[in-house]
Amino acid sequence: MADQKTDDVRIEPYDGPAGGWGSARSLVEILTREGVPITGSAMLLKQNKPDGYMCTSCAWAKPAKPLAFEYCENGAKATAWEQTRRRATPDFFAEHTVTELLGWSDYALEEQGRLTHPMRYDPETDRYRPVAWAEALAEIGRELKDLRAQDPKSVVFYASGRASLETSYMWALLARLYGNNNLPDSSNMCHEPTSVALPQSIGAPVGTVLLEDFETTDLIFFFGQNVGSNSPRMLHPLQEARRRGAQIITFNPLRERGLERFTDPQSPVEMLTRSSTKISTQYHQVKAGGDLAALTGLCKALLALDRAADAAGRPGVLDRAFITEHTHGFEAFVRFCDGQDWAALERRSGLTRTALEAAAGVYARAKAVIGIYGMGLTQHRKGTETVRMLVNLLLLRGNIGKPGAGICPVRGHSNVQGQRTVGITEKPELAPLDRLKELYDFEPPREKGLNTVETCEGLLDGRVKAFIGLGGNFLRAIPDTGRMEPAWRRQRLTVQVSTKLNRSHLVNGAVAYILPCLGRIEIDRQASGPQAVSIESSTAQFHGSRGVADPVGPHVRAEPWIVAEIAKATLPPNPRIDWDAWVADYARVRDAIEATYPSVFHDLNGRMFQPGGLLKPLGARDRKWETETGKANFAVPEGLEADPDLPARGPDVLDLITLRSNDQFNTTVYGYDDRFRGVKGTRDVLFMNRRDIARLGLRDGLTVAVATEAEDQVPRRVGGLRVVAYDIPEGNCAGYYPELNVLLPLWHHDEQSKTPAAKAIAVRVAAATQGP
Ligand SMILES: Nc1nc2c(c(=O)[nH]1)N[C@H]1C(S)=C(S)[C@@H](COP(=O)(O)OP(=O)(O)OC[C@H]3O[C@@H](n4cnc5c(=O)[nH]c(N)nc54)[C@H](O)[C@@H]3O)O[C@H]1N2
Ligand SMILES: Nc1nc2c(c(=O)[nH]1)N[C@H]1C(S)=C(S)[C@@H](COP(=O)(O)OP(=O)(O)OC[C@H]3O[C@@H](n4cnc5c(=O)[nH]c(N)nc54)[C@H](O)[C@@H]3O)O[C@H]1N2
Ligand SMILES: [Mo]
Repeated sequence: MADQKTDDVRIEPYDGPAGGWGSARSLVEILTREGVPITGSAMLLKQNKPDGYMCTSCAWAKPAKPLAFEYCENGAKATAWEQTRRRATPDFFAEHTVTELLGWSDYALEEQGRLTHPMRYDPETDRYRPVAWAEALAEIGRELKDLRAQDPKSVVFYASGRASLETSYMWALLARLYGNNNLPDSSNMCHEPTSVALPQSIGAPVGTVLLEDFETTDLIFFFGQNVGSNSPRMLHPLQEARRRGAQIITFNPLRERGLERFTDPQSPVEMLTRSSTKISTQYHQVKAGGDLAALTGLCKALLALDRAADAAGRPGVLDRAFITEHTHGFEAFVRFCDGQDWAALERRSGLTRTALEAAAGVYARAKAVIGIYGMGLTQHRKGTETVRMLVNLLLLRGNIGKPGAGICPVRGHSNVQGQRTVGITEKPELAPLDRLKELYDFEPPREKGLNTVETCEGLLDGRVKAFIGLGGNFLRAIPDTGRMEPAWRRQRLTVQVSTKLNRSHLVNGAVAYILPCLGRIEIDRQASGPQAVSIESSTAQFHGSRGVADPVGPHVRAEPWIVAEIAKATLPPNPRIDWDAWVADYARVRDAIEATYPSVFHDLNGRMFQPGGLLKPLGARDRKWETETGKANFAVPEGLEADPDLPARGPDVLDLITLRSNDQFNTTVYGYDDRFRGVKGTRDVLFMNRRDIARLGLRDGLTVAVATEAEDQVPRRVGGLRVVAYDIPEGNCAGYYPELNVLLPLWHHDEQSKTPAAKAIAVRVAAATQGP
């Protein structure tokens, strides 16, 4: 098996900055391995440019005036990974049974390269065999029609967050015409707490911050987002803000290098002088799940400063005018904060009152403040409440809806936010069903569909009989992978529209297909000529994107074509929908998008290529609150317990954080090095605090097994992990997703949004020989 995994495992602290020479070296390595020419690589020059393609890695904002190289180490890796010269051809599939491939690592599977032919699983030989498109689509259509006749709710249409606005719009329409709202997407495992919390708090489902706000902000809070690995292009505006004297206060259990120091790899001076910018001015190593308490402490300290100022006859630190005019629920929130005692806040957050007061002191003096957050806030049992608490903190000083300030969720997949905007949602109230009815003359399903966790429940209880995946690696990304794999096999039909081979293809239903598609970087030629597509960034700007590379091969098809063909093979003809005309010219799909959402997509065709993109209108940016109260709402959490699943726990139970290395994109493993955390040659590690290591009778370098602590009787265990002594709070440990997803119980999810609580899993650790 082709695997880069070696016995040459090295664990040693990394003292370089984020970016810098380490970044340049890592990039050259992957470009060489994937056979992408480095010199004269015209491709990378087109990344995130108004006339080029939008990066397939993260969703971070694309500036109107891009840098000469508007890409980062990991964005370039994503490009190399997609544009690899390697191919997973029918010959490859002929050589290996599916049972054999099930023993391969995530890395080895994707490293076979791009999928080149539609493939059908053949149970007799236990192999995937090539099949003609027409034959594949005819069978998929027949199967879907049968299932629809029995129960249209038994089929799930998953989307992973990368497909364009055009494809996504067609995908959501396909599901609704089919007869359900079963449109789970990766967002259900990711920023769903954002999609629930922000509408409640400020009446907008997305962040309010624009790139230009970084030019005038004087304080940035960073909660649970690893900028150096997961959105490195953001390091440039952060570096500039720091140079202007803006402060950055970080809350993160791990000391993440990108949040500490950055050397701009595009600056010859910084590279040659090996100089770097200090990113965080305060770094608070909050305990996993302790943010609710930490944020409450910040608010409590701010209220105390305000009262002290008042008593001394100085101007207060709260923005009273804003609170009175624009907010609701302030008094109840103050009562909540007053009711919390510092000892409990310190215990739950793992931070001292002094530290929280120091952060509140800086906040009290800052004029314009941005609150940035990622998975460290959302992937918790109280994820939604925690996001709302961060908004509370911003509201106290009027930091929403003014220049240099706002809330900034850092989205994951490059178009995950856009997929929601064009209708990929299981919540019928978020889709313009009446408008769809009017436009396409059908009765859209009104019943709530399945989100990711509910899809898993449906797989376990047999309600879900078919899974059609538009990208992604669902079976690897979800919780409880050990329980889900056997359930997944009981399906009648599994269809995966994909660029590369992954484990979700190998655990298949009775009838199983892999349909190979073009990536965004490739030239997509249709009847009217080469096509452009559009995407939405984290800052709610729509951008056009044009492929620049030759397609992978003659049998690979564009996503819109595949969606249209599945629709045509499955659904009765609808005189109002000409799928072929849409595929012939994607501008017609954009017309349909505009007709469906006229106020959001005004002149999308005309404006998607303008520098900086087309800005989505957002009331909260202008202090127009589209909430039930008509105001921005303070939220009072139910309590501060981060994990109501396990209120009483022994001292030997640790909270496990599952996270990404610097060498992966979600379930796509680029390699076995996590440079910033000093790990080389392996992903089988468990980062632990030295005191926990000693207390549990373990030692650095020892091989251990981890088992989930839960009241259900399900065994969840991962062995073969090497203990790495690390700077992480006592009581916490950390390791890599997706390998550790076996440990995450399906029911351990955010209460309100059902996002799996992947950042605090109660576990026990024991030396491997003893077994936990
Ligand atoms: N190169 C690369 N880029 C990516 C991705 C990738 O895998 N690779 N994935 C994309 C996707 S889909 C997403 S959603 C984003 C994910 O990007 P992030 O949101 O950065 O996700 P994670 O790497 O899971 O880690 C989150 C951070 O939260 C911290 N953390 C963990 N628990 C807590 C906690 O309880 N409190 C606080 N305050 N912090 C905590 C961790 O130490 C870590 O630094 O990145 C996107 N971009
Ligand atoms: N324990 C734990 N679990 C997690 C997380 C965590 O932090 N911890 N994070 C969660 C998060 S934030 C997310 S977003 C999910 C991610 O879940 P997914 O989005 O389902 O997973 P990915 O790994 O991004 O999917 C990778 C696959 O997508 C396919 N692909 C790539 N590009 C394209 C394309 O252009 N078109 C098509 N059709 N296919 C393509 C390739 O075949 C590749 O194998 O995982 C979640 N799971
Ligand atoms: Mo994500």
